[in-house]
Amino acid sequence: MSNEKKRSWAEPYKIKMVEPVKMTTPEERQKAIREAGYNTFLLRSEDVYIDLLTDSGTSAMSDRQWAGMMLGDEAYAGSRNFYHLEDAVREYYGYKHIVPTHQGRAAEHIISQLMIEEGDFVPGNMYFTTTKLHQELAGGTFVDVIIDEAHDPESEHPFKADIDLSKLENLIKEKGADKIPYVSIATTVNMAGGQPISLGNLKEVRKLTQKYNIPIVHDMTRVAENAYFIKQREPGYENKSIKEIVKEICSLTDSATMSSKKDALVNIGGFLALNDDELFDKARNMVVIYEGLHTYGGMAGRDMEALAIGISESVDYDHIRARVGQVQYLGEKLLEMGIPIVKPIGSHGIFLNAKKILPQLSQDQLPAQSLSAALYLDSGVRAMERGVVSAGRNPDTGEHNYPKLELVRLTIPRRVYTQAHMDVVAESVEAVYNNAKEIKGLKFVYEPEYLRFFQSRFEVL
Ligand code: P61
Repeated sequence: MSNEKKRSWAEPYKIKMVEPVKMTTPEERQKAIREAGYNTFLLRSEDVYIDLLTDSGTSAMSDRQWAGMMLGDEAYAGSRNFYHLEDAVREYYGYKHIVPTHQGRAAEHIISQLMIEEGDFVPGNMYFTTTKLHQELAGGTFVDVIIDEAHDPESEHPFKADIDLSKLENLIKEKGADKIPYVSIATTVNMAGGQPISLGNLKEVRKLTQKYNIPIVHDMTRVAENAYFIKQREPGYENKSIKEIVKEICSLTDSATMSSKKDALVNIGGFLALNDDELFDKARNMVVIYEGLHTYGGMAGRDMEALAIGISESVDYDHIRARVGQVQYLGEKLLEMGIPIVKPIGSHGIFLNAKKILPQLSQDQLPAQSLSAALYLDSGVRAMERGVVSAGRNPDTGEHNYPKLELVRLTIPRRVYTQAHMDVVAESVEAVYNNAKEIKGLKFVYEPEYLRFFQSRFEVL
């Protein structure tokens, strides 16, 4: 261990194929961002130099995964790749049944429709955009029961995704256990900055929910990254493997939704995993309406094969150390430069504190949206708004939701960029930070009804 501290280490792979990226001029970027309505989701990727919009579906697959693509069994029913995927889910996650879906939100759709009834409440460790929307569309109301520290970018709490047990129990007592179809637990919590939940807390949540007979639905999109933090930070887990920790997390939950486009190292795919036989029957029946037959659920055979292999690679210690290590590298660089970011540094990206960087803007002037546009203008680095625009409107009052966290996410794809890319990103953030006084706010000029951050357009104030 002491050797590990003193010596440098590098990514556990070498590069076999490259994809050129285009450098742009300030004039080209000015034109591109104006045409995109100052929304980085509306930029063409060809106009982007370093793409940190998301780690979703943007990973580089391994040679083993590409080889797996050639073994695709594209049968409509009973594809061999489905059975490999089912085996992988059972071996690495321990869930009994799997229903493949085209991506994570499709699994959220199915579980929400099956479990939530009009007037129900769904507690969770902070909202996620698609998860919350599907809960609402099914007639439920999301209730945030994460610890307060999660809403404070400065708090160095090691497990900011922990559930506040008294918030949870108070909700159960106030609404009644029969109004709570399940508790929603994400590993890690995206909107809090890629923060982990501890196994100690999850065990307590399990005890409490069992007392009231309430199941736990696990958003396991980044469960291996969560397990890495547990190994590093939670006493008693330092000698456990990532695989063991992942399996222990899953064993404390009843069902899971997965966006395989993150942890599991594929460009498309997802699944719903279930232990309950009856619920599985219902989910298997519903998937044929919206996704496809229950042995492909919207995925090609080749993609299921790449996913089965990706799951095994995702729990490899050297992989996960390098993945999270690269994010830590960028975060530490920004901290050294004095840039306000969410602390502790998370697992999948760096979250800039736009409220602090642009104190001249009120939240109505959309600081995080403005900051992400400014960063693109400086260098062609594409980031994502995670503030008032992402939080949407209250479905009852129509007012903006005003989240405490007003952030810009620099999300690092897995196995894609080098340390030099991280240096370029850090220098660009520093340049924008030094010039922050000049950055103006934005106003909405177009706003769609659902998940508005994807397609809204803005103008400079
Ligand atoms: C992302 F701006 N995440 O982080 P799907 N749960 C969790 C996710 O992170 C997640 C999904 C469920 C994305 C893509 C994305 O507001 C946004 O496979 C913890 O994308 O359907 C996705 O999985 C949904 C970006 C999604 C967004 C929603 O970049």
